[in-house]
Amino acid sequence: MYQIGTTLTQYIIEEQHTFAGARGQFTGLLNDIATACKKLASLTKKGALVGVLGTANSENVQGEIQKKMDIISNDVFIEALENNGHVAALASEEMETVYNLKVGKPRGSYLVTFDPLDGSSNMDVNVSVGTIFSILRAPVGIENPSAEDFLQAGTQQVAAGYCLYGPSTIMVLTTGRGVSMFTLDSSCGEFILTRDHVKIPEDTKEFAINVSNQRHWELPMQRYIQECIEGKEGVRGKDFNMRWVASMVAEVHRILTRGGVFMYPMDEKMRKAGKEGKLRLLYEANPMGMVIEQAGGLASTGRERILELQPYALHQRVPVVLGSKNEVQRVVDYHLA
Ligand code: P6P
Repeated sequence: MYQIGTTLTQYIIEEQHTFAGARGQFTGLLNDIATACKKLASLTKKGALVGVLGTANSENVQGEIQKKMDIISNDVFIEALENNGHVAALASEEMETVYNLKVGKPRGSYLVTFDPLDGSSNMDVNVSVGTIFSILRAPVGIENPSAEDFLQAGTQQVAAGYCLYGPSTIMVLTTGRGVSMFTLDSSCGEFILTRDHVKIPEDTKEFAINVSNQRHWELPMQRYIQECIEGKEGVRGKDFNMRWVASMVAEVHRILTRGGVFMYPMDEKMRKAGKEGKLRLLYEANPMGMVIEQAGGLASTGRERILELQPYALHQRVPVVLGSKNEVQRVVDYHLA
């Protein structure tokens, strides 16, 4: 049990004792990630003052127009992680292929997948954005891991978390022993433990989904959302509230804080476009799924546990239903009925 007020640095040092082998590297890697997030917190706060808003007139592998901050944040993350000998390779939403370290750079025991600035389009309208990261074990003795080495099920994650750049900057981390939250004290540049052993309420009256896609949803999702909207006059017997920030990090943080269910389901429009969902498995669904499960929630595709999926591609997409245990289970029951 850690004292509220402990620094992330102290927490990481204590946590490293839970990891056999490569102990110093794990500590160093989490500190490198914290360094990247501190830099991104500073940049997102300055926004237009340092000219980081707007588009970069380029597309990422997803075919999405990249924001200047997508590219800047990706570079910040690479710079923070590639020099200290804690990682063997990186994979990012913003890079089509695996990022192998330059010749001569020391290799470490871990792989990191990350979405450097999830919800970046919200930057231009000053709404919260965040970084999502997932830590996997690197293959032993491989100088330059390939994409195949990243294709590990979510249950293989060593650690996962996110950093939310909102009214305050909050780093949320799990190393497989519960979920801890650290708030950045920018006056001293330290992340301070503000919540430990976070638990998501098993029930909720709040759902998050982009309802503009409603006409494309599969019938079980149509049924579930309709029942929420019918409120206490309907079969649910209670009224629901809806939220949609269009920033997964903000949605997940709200759920960790007060419960809720977040859904980005498969739909007919995606199927016709040959897509298997909106969100990416390796650097959105898996890390968030680990955090949610470690806080007592569920993370499903609507039919299967996300963390048990065997990835087949670096940028694979999946449907996502995550949050309060009993509500996610209801959505799954409707899909499996
Ligand atoms: P839509 C942000 O682009 C993101 O990947 C998630 O953070 C967010 O939940 C979702 O897409 C928003 O999607 O279709 O509402 O813009």
